[in-house]
Amino acid sequence: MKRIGIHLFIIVCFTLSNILVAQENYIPTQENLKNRQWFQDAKFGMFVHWGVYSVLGGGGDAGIAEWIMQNKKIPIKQYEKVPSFFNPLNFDAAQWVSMVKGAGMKYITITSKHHDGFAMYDSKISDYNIVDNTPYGKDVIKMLADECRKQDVKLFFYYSQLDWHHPDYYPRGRTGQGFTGREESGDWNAYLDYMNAQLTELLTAYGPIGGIWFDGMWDKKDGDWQQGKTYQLIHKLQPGALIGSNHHVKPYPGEDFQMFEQDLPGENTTGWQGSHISELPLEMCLTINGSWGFNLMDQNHKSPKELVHMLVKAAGRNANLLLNVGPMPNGEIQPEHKTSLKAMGEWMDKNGETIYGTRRGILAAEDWGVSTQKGKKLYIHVLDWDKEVLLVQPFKEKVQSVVFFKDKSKVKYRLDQYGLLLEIPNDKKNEMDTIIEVTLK
Ligand code: H79
Repeated sequence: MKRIGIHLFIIVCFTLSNILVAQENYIPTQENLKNRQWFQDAKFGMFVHWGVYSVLGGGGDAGIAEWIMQNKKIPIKQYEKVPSFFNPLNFDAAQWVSMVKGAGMKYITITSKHHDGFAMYDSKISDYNIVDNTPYGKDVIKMLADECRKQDVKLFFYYSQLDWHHPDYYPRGRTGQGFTGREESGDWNAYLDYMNAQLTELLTAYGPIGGIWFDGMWDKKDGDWQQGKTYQLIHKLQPGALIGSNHHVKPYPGEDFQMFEQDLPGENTTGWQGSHISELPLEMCLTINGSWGFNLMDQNHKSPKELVHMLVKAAGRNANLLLNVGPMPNGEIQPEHKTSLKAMGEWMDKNGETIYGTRRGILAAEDWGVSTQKGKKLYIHVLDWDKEVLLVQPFKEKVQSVVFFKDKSKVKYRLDQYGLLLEIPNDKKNEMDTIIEVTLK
């Protein structure tokens, strides 16, 4: 028993030392810290899930379309035919970036490689990529990077550490098992070298980038990822680039932001991500319908009102919203999603002052809404409240003035030991968000 204990202890220490290696004493550079501020000020970005899977459009199911290889158990040999159908002739980077700006978004995070292992950029160390393996033959990431620079939008790269295609992704994790047809052998360290080489390509060939958005570590929770080494490499190549990883546990040393998938920070309604909220900048990512990759059959789109509410609720919890689109195989964004983004842009045009550059306000998030704040300006976002009087409590600060943000007309209020009592007549209510601007003393 004792011996087992010692063995366990050694294994745990060994695993821990690997996890911590290289970045445990990470001190972010000034540039990195500045970029974290920028990130928190930016508040709103666009997630793009684009890969050869878009051609299959979800395969007639409403599930997450970028997982079709796993969900339909498509062997590698068959899946390798899919890139030959990928020819997005209508892809127009300038249009995408203009759409992003029109939506009020400040950055784009795009899949450079998803779990299927297919690189959407001109990877030199593997020809399983868009340039060498599709009739389109062009590096969409390069085109997007150039356009982003032109239009002053930051570009982040999603990179899946999980790989259903690479033979050295072995031992396998929870997904990408036998159906792929891979040999039951492989050299894990060779896989990590491959991944680090691809990351080096992404960090050296596309100019300064916003950061790297990792996903897939959860596939091998106890795997020897040596992520400290990878993070060190990234921070060496681009010290300003922000690193985040969707591994569903507390951030590891070397990470610069923390993300939450389909959930407001800490809510964990998905049941598989932790509820721990770190001190790092936060981001929640969200699909407009139920799928990240383009899904032909999923018509269950969130309304512009629901989307604006998510953006506001995220901001009121100190988190950015990274809202997803799954471009169609022809390179266009589906019309329903374009319409929603336009509506959000119109809302942000008028109300962005209460979102950009703010942080979570002094009031806790409630069922009726949230608060955001910039210095002495406190914005109370009343999202769901059908009565004409709202008691906000606790409220300890002194107040200079209280007005409706929209027309600066005065709000009748009473401030006492019970809190701040606000009168919100029905004709002053806005169906999206009634914003009350409080100037604190
Ligand atoms: O890229 C998008 C998705 O394809 C990817 N992340 C977003 C940003 C994603 N991967 N997995 N999921 C979303 C759902 C997660 C499922 C999990 Fe599990 C539950 C992972 C661990 C527990 C299912 C069960 C998969 C492995 C075991």
